[in-house]
Amino acid sequence: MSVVSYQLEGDIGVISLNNPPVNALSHALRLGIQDAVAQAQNDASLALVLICQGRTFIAGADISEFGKAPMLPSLPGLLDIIEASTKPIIAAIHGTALGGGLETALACHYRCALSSAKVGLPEVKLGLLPGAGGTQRVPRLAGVKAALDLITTGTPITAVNALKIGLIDKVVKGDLLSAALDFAQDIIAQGAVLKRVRDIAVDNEGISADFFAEYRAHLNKRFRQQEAPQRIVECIEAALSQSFDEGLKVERRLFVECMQSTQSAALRHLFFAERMSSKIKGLPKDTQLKDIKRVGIIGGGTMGGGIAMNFVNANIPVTLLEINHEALQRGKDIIAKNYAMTVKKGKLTTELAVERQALITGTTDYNDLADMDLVIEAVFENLAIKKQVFAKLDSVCKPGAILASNTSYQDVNLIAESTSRPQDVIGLHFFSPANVMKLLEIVRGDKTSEQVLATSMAMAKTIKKIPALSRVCYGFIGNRMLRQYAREAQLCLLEGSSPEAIDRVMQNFGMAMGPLAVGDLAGIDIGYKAREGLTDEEKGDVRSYCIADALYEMGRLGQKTGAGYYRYDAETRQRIADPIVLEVIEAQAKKRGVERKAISDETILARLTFALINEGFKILEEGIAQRSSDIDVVYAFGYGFPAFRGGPMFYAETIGLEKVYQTICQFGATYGEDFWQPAALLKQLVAEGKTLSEWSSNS
Ligand code: 3H9
Repeated sequence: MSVVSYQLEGDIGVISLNNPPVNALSHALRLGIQDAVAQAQNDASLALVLICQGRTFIAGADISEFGKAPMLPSLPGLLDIIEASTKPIIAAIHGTALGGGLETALACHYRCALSSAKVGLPEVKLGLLPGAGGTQRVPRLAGVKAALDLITTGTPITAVNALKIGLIDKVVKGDLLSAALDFAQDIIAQGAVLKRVRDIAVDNEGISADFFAEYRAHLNKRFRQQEAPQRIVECIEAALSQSFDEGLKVERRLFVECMQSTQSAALRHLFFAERMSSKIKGLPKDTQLKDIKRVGIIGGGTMGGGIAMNFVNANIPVTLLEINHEALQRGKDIIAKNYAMTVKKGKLTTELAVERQALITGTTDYNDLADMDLVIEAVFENLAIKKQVFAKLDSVCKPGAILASNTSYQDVNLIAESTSRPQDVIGLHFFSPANVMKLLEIVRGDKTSEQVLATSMAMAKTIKKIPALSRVCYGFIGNRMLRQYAREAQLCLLEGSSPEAIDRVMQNFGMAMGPLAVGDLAGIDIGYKAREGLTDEEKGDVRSYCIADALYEMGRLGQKTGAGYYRYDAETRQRIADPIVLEVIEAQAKKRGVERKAISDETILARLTFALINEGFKILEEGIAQRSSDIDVVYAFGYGFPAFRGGPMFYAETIGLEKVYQTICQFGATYGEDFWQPAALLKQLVAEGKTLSEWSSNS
């Protein structure tokens, strides 16, 4: 079937696009539109409507064609043809008109949209900028400031807001095609004027001499180190100071620069990785899903409460179980506080916040969980307690209910053994704050059924999480790698660095926070308590945790006690370097016979990131992760790894596996092979001269 059809509806030509799933502007689609516009120039039509079949208007250029040989017509070339049409073209928008999709609509002479539609230019999220006239047409319609906000954030806006800022001409209701045909008749009645956005002058009112410099400074803070936002400003400056055609040339040059950048390659990698991570290798496509209509959550602390919010936000009622009424009330109060904050930020109405909380029922009785389709346990990280909870769930829950543990470390197989239905047991590892963080690590026990796995993946999408599948091991994908990263942070401290230096290096690399600031935020007691459950051998070398233990023993648990690796101002919560911490570090170094010497920023960065990467390779070779891109998803969406570096495994490829391997071998010689044993898979790929992507596509 052709992806583009053209037919006359009375005196209006209808160009209809049908390129599932999202009408991306593939070569076939571009060619089809070009032919249809050409055909329409010579027929009886007086105006044309461009409309899409399926769930959405054009969602943008076809990202999978990027990096391949260009095929004509290019999108900018096609948009010239659309704009030059001798008959007015009306874009009829439903779903989302994104990127090249919105740019196509902007090259049309008029735009109408369903009130449910959204429009946006999300290219910046792919490390790009709109490369088909978006940076030149949006300021002409909406003004410079609105254009900058729309394009540098990449966040889509509603049709109603698009109408307000002039991006579209009409918001319609009901059947889109008939509304668009009516709109076309009005345009014909008014003389079929060809409104070409290129002919509009950019309004420079209110744009002061230092406007762009200030905007750039604001972007520098918000999107540290990202290249595309700054290039977008350059394009908008050109829209203001140069002709439309000259502005387009600037846009093209900068678009090509972005496209060839490592940052864009990384972000495009993550775009597909995010979509791939919900696919389970070997799982039959027709696996029947279980219905999740009611969810039970055990534990109403910060974690349980946050998890509950995810479900009620998706309109799924939750029963929250706590040990007594006080604990239950505390849990509900935390949830109420979180909702109040969302309302205050203007992200939710008070009515909706009330409606959602009304979906949460509290209980202290396990029998109230009997009818739940899914129960998630979020109690202490203690295997014995978790096993007791699961034995209890086994006795009260209906057959077929999914029994999930929100454990961050514990063995899901051992938890499953405490029930008579290990096939229904799974790990659902949420990240704190659970109502905010995007990642959901789904932990597959040895006996977890395919149906439970498939249902959990689908459930993740319902509650708007990004899932990644892990097999069972201590810490699963994320925390197992984090242990090695934290180990190196501790060793760098002991051997000569400071919390400030390590955190600065990692933040400059792009991490949302440095590892020691994160330690203070999460609480130094968390790691300490986790270590309590381990044997000395499992804990590893004492040098990798002695400083943390010393701080714990001094009652410096992090932000919650006002001091940890840093001191915290009581009012502003500002982090302040603390000389006492240096004394603690020096005392520990002396005790362990470590001579402290300065460590360069470069070495800190390599030690911390290569520790992550090496463990990532081990996780891959053991089959804990399905694919290397899943590891990237875990780190980008759960651990604040900079998305513009694509995740640790993609980052390793950008450095070159050979270099990573050689450095790890050198580290082994310098710091000890106990810490630095190159992963067998890394060694193998280097020996075979293969990349991770080549290995992934063959495994
Ligand atoms: C651009 O336009 C550049 C221009 O300015 C200049 C050019 C010269 N291409 O997300 P979903 C696939 S840059 C190819 O799960 P949803 C996706 O991989 C582009 N494929 O659905 C998935 O495949 P699979 C600017 C695409 O309903 C399937 O479609 N535009 C594209 O949750 C379903 O996707 C964007 O950045 C694409 N453009 O969300 C928009 N888009 O089933 C990117 C999707 O095999 N797209 N696929 O895994 C989106 O944001 C979401 O897909 C959308 C639908 C909101 C549209």
